[in-house]
Amino acid sequence: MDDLCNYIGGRFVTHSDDQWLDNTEPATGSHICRVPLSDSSDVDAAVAAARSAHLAWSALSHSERADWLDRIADALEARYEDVAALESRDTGKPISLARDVDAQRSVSNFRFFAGILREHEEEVFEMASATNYVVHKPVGVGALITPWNLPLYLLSWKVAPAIGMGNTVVCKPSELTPMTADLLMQVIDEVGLPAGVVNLVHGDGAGAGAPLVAHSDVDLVSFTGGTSTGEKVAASAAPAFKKLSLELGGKNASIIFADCDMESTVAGVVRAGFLNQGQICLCGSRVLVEDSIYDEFRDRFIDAVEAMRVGDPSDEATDLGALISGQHLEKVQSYVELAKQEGGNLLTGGAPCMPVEFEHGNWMAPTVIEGLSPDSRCSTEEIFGPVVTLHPFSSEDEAVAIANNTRYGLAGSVWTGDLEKGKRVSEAIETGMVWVNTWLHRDLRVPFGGVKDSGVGREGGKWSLGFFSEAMNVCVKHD
Ligand code: TXE
Repeated sequence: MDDLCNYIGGRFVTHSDDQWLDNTEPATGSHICRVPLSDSSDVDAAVAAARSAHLAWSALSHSERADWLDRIADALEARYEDVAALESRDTGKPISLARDVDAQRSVSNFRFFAGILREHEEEVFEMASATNYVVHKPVGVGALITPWNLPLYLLSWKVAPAIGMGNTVVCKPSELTPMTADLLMQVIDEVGLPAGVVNLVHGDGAGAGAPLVAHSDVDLVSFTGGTSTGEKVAASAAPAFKKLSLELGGKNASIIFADCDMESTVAGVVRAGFLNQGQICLCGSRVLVEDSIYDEFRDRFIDAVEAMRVGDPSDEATDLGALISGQHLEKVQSYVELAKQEGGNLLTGGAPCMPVEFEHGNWMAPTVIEGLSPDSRCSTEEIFGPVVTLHPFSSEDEAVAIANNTRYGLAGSVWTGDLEKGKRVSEAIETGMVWVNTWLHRDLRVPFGGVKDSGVGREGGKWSLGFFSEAMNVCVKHD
C-alpha cells in the first residue's frame, strides 16, 4: 500500500513536512500504509482552496448540488465492496458489519441528502401587511473532524449536507483510520467535483485538527469524537463565534422491564452493548434490569454474550473483531481492573482474547460485570469497549434515576411490553435519543445529538441542513 496523500484543490498532494504515522491493522498489528502528519501550512493550503472554490459552488442551486451528491453516491456504490473491505481492515470490525452498516450508510448518506435538498422548500410567513421568506445561505468554509469508530459513515454524514447546502469543506479524518476517507477523495476526484469543494488533510489532532479548528478562515466546525477533545474544540472555536456542532461520548442505559419479550430483548440488548466491539457512542453499556427478572435475564444475557464469535474480521461469520489500538485496549482493560477494585463481579470476559494467528492484534473478550454501585466510575464513565455492567432496579423512578446518573446524555433504550410506559420512561431520560424495544433503528430524517457532556447541537435530516446553513429572513412589505 502506498503512502497516503492529502487532497487539496482537486489534487492529491504530499504534505509539507516529511513526518509520517504508521497505520496498522488492529486485528494483526501489521502495517497498512503511512499517514501524512500534516501541519498548519497544509491546513492553510486546504482552507485557501476551500475558500477560493466557495463563491462558484455556493452559487449553484440546491438541485444542481443534489445532482453532485447523487454522482458521488453512485461512484461510491460502485466501490461498495472496497469500502467494506478497507473499513474492516482499518478498524478491525467484522466484514459483515462494515458492509451492512458502514458501506451501506456511506452511500445512503449522499443519496438521502440529495433527496431532501431537492425537497427543501423556502419557508414563508405571511403577515397582514408583509411577507417574510427565509433564505438558507451557506455558512462558508467548514472543518469536518471525524473519529475512528465509524470512519466513512460519519465523514459522509457531514460532507453530504455541508456541501449540499453550498459550503466548501476541509476534512480531517482520524489518523487511526484514514483509508476510506482517502477512498472518498478518489471517488470525488473521479466524478469531477469542482476543485476545492472538498479537501482533506491527514494528520493527528495537535498537528492538523487543532490548527484547522482555530483557522481564521474557517466559519463552521462539525466534530465527532471524545468529550475531552470536544472541550478543546469548543474553546478554540468560541472566540470567533464559529458555528459549532459537537457529537461526543455516551454512557447509555438499556432499561429492561419485567414485562418485556425476553428473547428479543436479550438479543437486542446484546447487540446494543457489543456492536462494533462496544465502540459506538450509542452503545448501551449500562444494562438496568427490573429486579423480579434480574436473575433470569442475567443468565440468558451471559449465554448470548458467550455465544458471540470473536475472531478474524474478514470472516463472514465473525460477530466481534479487534479494538482500534493497543492504547485503547489498555484503557478498556484498566476499567475492568477498576471494576474489580470497585467491588464488581466479573461474570464473563475481562481478559484479552487473542485468536490464533492474531496475537499481535488488540483483542478483548466481551465482558459483563455485575455488583457495581450505579455511582461507581465504571458505571458512569465512558469505557467505549466490549464491557457492559448490569444493575437491578425496583421501580420506574429508580431506573430513570440510575439512567440519568452520569455526565453523558446521548442515547438509551427501554424494553417493555407496555408502550405507554416505554414512552413515559423514554421522555424522563436526560438524553438526545431513546429507542423503545429496538436499538440503532435509524431514520435519517430524525434529529441526532446529545445533551449534557454528550454534545451541542443536532444533525440529521433538516437539522443538518439548518446547521450547515445560515437562515436569513427577508421581510417584504406589501404595496
Ligand atoms: O478521540 P479524539 P480518540 C471517545 C472514546 C474514546 C475517546 C478518545 O471514549 O476512548 O473518545 O478517543 C481529532 N483539535 N470517542 O482519542 O481524540 C482526532 O485526530 C481538533 C467517542 O480517538 O476525540 C480525530 O480526528 N481535532 C467518539 C478526532 O479528533 C482533534 C468516537 C477524534 O479524536 C484534536 C471516538 C484537537 N485538539 C472516540 N485532538 C464518538 N462520539 O463516537 C484530536 N482531534
